[in-house]
Amino acid sequence: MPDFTVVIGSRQWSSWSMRPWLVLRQTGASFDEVVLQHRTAAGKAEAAALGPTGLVPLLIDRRTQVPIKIWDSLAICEYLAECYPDRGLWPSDRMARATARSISAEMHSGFRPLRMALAMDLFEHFPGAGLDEPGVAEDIARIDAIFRDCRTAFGLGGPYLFGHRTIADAMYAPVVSRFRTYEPELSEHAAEYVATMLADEGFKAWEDAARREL
Ligand SMILES: N[C@@H](CCC(=O)N[C@@H](CS)C(=O)NCC(=O)O)C(=O)O
Repeated sequence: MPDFTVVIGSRQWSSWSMRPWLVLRQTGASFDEVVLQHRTAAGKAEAAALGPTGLVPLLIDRRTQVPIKIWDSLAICEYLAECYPDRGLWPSDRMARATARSISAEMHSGFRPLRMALAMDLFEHFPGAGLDEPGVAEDIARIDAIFRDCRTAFGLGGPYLFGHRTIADAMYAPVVSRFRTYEPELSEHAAEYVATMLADEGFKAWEDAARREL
């Protein structure tokens, strides 16, 4: 039996599922998946039967006698970082790590206008749609600044926000997909980072699996 089970929603739309799935994949741990049609009544009922919130994602750690359930995307990422301290899921430098945690929490709790107006849809292309909704331009400008500032201050050792791939990249991966779909104007630093993430092997693995779900 694999060490973990991850319960996720339809990959095409489930931005919250994408984040911890990328991190789980990065650990190299063995896992299987339960993919729920989380927007249907049946999928919601299945999610409610599996976890306490009725939402996806949910992680089940099966390595213990009594399996441990962890819910909510950022809690799952933190749990995996604790289980796999040698996988570099957070940056090793304290200041970089503090920043990575801050921007990850900022994504988890913020950017509501952007998340509402620019829904993630891996396979759609709607250039310009939703960009003039209230608050969206401000959210995009803030994310652009995050990409630029992290790349400039911490990203010298590689193409990701903190050089190598961390939880922060996973937290922003659905935004990268949204930027491809809605094509806002981005600074050069941000556009380069978006290109890096679109070519990332984990991001592509998620997309390939999403195509198989269609
Ligand atoms: N704060 C939660 C949000 C989870 C969430 O809203 N998941 C959506 C799918 S992306 C869901 O399960 N929706 C089903 C529903 O609302 O019933 C997290 O970070 O995991």
